[in-house]
Amino acid sequence: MRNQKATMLCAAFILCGTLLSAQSLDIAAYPLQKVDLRNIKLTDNFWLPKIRQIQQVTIPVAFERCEAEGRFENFLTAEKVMNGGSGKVRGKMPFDDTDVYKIIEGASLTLVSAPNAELDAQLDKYIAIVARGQEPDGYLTTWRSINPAEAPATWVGKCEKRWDNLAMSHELYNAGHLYEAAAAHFYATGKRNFLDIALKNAGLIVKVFGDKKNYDIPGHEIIETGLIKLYLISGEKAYFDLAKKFIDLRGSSDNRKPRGEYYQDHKPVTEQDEVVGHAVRAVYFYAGLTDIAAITGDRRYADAARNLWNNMVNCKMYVTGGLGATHEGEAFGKNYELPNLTAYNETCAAIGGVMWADRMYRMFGSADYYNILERMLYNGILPGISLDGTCFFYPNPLESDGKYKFNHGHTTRAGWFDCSCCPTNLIRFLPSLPNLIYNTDGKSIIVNLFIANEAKIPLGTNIISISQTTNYPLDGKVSITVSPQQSADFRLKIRIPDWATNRFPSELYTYENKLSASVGLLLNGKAFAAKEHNGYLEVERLWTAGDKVELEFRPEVRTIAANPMIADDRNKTALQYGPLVYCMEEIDNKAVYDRAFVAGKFTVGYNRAKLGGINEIVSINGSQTWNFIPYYTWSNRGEGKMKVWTSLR
Ligand code: FUB
Ligand code: ZN
Repeated sequence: MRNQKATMLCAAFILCGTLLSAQSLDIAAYPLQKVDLRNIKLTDNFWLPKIRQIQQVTIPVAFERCEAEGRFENFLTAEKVMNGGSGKVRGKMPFDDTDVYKIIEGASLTLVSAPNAELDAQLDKYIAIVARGQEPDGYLTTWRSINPAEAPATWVGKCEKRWDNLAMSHELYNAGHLYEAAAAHFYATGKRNFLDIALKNAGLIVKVFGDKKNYDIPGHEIIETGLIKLYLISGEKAYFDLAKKFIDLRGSSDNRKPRGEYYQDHKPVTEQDEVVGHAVRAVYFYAGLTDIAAITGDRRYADAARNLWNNMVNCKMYVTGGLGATHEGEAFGKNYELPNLTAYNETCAAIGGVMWADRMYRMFGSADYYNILERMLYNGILPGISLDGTCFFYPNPLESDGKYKFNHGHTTRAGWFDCSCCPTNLIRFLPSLPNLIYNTDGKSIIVNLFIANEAKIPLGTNIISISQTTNYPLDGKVSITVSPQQSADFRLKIRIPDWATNRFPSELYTYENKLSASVGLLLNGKAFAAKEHNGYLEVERLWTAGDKVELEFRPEVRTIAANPMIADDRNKTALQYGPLVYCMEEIDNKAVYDRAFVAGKFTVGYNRAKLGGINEIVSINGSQTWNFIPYYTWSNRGEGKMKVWTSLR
């Protein structure tokens, strides 16, 4: 029934020839809906400059790297080989094609908030190059088209026949990123050029893997959510069926040999209750599972998603929201295995964590999904990119001794990697951020992130204009002006961030010091006692144009203690101010860095000149002081030591 609804909706768009220009990529079956990115204009002092920087600095640099390392050339060489010529694969990964797709995806999304005809035309040029590397039947993985006998990395192994080494070949991972990117490009520009490449490829993949006798599954997930996006755009149910088949086959030993935990292929999905294996694979898989749960309405999928989520948040998540404890296998560790110096915390895993958290929220509606999402956003994803937008972290440890080359051969940030999945994932994710600010359930508008913007939100037949102003995360003041087209009765729900309460949204950590201030709220300038429900402040009334809600979440320095089961954090404390987790960097604390930190009095001061403008925490104990900076800003001043968890004795 739900499938039918989506199918009919999409078919209608295609029939009337508007080709989804007004359609978002949302799954209507989720109880909570997103607000179309195209209806949200950022005005934010914190995020807007970062998204502009992605378009103006990071994307050109990344395209240059792709040019220099032969990513585009591979598409042209594939074409040459198809036409009887010869050539060599350039690059080192079997998924180098996806860097190109992911940059196009992010660039397309930046066009929504910052139209740029030159970039738009450049994307068309690049898309035309991608098209040239596609085989006539739709197949697209350039290294295999060029020379199937010689994968770019020895660990890939033999792939002479298409699809015969899915565990390592990344053929379906390449397809998945192609679909995600093409859907975003279509959504942002209304153009079909990239989408047509993706649909041609998906036609082939459906033919091969939709076959009842084919029981193989992708070696690296992402195609599941990608296929679902193509399904939403085209109404072609075969795409949805294949995504579901890939989810259902994982862990099943009917007619196949499961590949094991690394691939989340150890038990049938509905029996999985512990997050395991390669962390990026895992969270992409769980995001796909949650989409399938929403579309089918089958509780077994939803229950599995919830069990997995609870295990991740309560047993395997760093205080930064980082995911994946071990370099070995880039993987989740055992429950409570959360070392700091050797933490892996791949930037891509935090991005996948947010993709999943957003879906869990839309399915279950609890504010805690957003509390975790916010933690991942500011402390798991944002540290991945340098303040100038040109250097990146692949792993994100919570401690550095200044010597261990945790960042794939580097002790500090690097401009690019042989495997550059994280830089290009940041490029694709950050411009999509406005899409996470609001949700609706038809009767309420829900403010989940505090980012200044102007939005137009449809509610029934009404359109509600919302203008949000804030300096978050530097302070907790938020002002929301509500102007419905026609006066209307509805509920405005505003998430109370966990840092403005005494409850940490994970059993792994607790806020030790109790908050002294409470949240203040004014409605049209007068104090208003909003109802608090399930982590939200709720204001329900007849709204008329210009109604204004002002609130103030008052940040204080929070001291955080870890569950004693986490060996590495025993007798240590972490600091948080607002949504930002803090760290101590050697450069600011030369004389005292290695001495135990004794929490005394804290002062917080805004330092405009430091690290792009930060609130610096200074802890004062007697004559001794320790300085802390937001974790996302560390390693922007060269190599050196850093720690999030500081010793108490
Ligand atoms: O395998 C593709 C990507 O490369 C993974 O998602 C990352 O963890 C990196 O290994
Ligand atoms: Zn990555």
